[in-house]
Amino acid sequence: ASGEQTRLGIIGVPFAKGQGKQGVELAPDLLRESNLRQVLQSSDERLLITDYGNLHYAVDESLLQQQRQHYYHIRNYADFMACNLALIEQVQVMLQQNAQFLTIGGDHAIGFGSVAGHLQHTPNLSLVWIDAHADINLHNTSQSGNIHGMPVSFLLRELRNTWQHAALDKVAPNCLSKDQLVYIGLRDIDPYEAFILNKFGIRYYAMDSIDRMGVPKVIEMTLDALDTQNKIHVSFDIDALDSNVAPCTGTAVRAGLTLREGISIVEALRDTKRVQGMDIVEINPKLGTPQDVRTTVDSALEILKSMFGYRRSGARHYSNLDTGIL
Ligand code: 4U7
Ligand code: MN
Ligand code: MN
Ligand code: MN
Repeated sequence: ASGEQTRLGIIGVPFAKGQGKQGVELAPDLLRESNLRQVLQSSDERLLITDYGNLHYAVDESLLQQQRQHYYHIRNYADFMACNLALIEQVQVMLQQNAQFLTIGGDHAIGFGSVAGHLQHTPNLSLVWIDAHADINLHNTSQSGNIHGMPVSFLLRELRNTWQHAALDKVAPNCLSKDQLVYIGLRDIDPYEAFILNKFGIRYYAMDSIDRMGVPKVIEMTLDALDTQNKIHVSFDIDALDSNVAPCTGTAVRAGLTLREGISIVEALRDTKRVQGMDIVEINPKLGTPQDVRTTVDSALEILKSMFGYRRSGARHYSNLDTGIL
């Protein structure tokens, strides 16, 4: 079965400056210590996994200058941009060497670089953003100043001009069009975010839609909306899940997706065979008890497993099981 291996590249991005709480930077190594690689490997034996370790970046003077002149009112712009510039390059390298990649955060500020890097490799891309939050604040609408609540605004063609001093045409020339974005799981949308979503007619299935229609219908509508020719990027914020299954996260919001709903969404996306990149972000092992950490990591592993091969139905690829036992 060696001819049909599919390569998966993994990068850890221990970035915590998109928000105020220490601890999210520990998630990549924690997932590794929790046997991420073995869990994925046993969910699909055809996976050929390469772990690229953790991303490093350096902040240069020109970014500090941009921060001082234009973006001093939000937190850590220079670090945000430096980290994402490095990630944009890293994602392209991974896609040259692998069929798929996984980015492990870190906070959700790295969603910008992960998707932007993906877009540089694959300009025709669709994005499914699974989150309690819309993460579409602008530098001048954010109530918190935390950039993990802004990454989507850097990606959309329609909002790029709001970051006119960020040189986005140079750092990430390819952008996403608003009709190739779908949100699932929202339940904490800021007033300006709601204004932006509605003004541009961006598709989102908030928790009330899931209550009314259920996951299968939401998935059907999501896939109907996205161009079937496109590859898909799935950005999964662990806070999309209910806090009883994902307690360790910095901006928890109650009444979220059940683990079954989360798995179900991810399985359906995986079944399109078009998912080429995924992020898992916002796991913070410094919040909560050791048992809470266990619970959160286990949920993350279930989600990742379902994305990269595991099927609850038992459906799987067989290579050399049929050795005459029956
Ligand atoms: B996350 C928030 F105000 N909208 O901008 C903000 F509610 O990546 C939260 O989804 C952002 O966890 C949450 O600070 C960002 C807030
Ligand atoms: Mn998020
Ligand atoms: Mn969130
Ligand atoms: Mn969060």
